[in-house]
Amino acid sequence: SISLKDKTYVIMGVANKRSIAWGIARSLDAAGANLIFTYAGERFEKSVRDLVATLDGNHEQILPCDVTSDEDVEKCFNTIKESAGKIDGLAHCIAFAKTEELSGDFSDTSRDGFLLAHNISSYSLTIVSKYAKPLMTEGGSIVALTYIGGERVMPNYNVMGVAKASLEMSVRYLAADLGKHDIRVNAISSGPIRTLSSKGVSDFNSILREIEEKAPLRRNTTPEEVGDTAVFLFSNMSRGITGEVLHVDSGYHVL
Ligand code: 0WD
Repeated sequence: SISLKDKTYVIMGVANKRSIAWGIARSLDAAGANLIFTYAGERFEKSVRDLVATLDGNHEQILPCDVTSDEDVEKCFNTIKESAGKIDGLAHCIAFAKTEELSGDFSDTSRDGFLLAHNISSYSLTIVSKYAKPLMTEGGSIVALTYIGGERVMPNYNVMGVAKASLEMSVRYLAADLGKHDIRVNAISSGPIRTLSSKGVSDFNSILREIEEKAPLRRNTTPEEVGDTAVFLFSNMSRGITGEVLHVDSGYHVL
């Protein structure tokens, strides 16, 4: 197994124990990494602190970071710089769209809803990369989470699919930009997983059922599978990979 001992990673987007970010946290913790957590708002602070206390490692830094605020992001990474000095990577596990935009006709998407989804789910990767970059003094690896709805039309995913397409292209531009600093930028395209966010997608259960019936591996993706792939992308084993979207989806994308 891969060891990430003495490496430090920032994990953004743990909301509760079902969060994909939490699957990544458990895999990184098992690999011996030091972890720093950021959460969106006070609403999540207690649950994140309680969860982090259950990990093997002693990960003390748990910070608020609302990615819609430039000041919040700057402040958060300044705090990390003061305490940790350098970091080796970052997991971006953040997305949001209004529930009413995740069902019905795509042509009914509002301007506000469109901009909000793109602001939180896509632009955030760029601003976070900007402030994380100076902390990755020995190179680094940035991992974002995406979904096949950013490549193809999926039922009810609507504006979030358009935001994921924008996120995936941001991964490529960021990879081209940050490669000269030995910072790699990749995305994991996860199969559907039942979480707080996916609850917002109308008729999510039939999407899960379709994967079980049709995906090459005939089963749904687990947060552990995504977490273990993240460990690979954070480790030296993946040193030749950047600007890539890696599907961890039981092979559903080949259909
Ligand atoms: O089926 C799924 N669940 C899939 C999810 C399949 C493929 C990809 N993904 C993606 C999501 O689009 C997202 O990018 O995985 C990522 C994580 O999503 P999740 O684990 O499904 O959902 P959830 O547990 O609700 O986490 C989303 C996070 C929350 O955590 P925190 O603790 O940070 O609040 O995104 C957060 C949300 O609150 N978030 C924000 N974080 C910072 N600033 C903001 C914000 N303004 N808004 C939402």
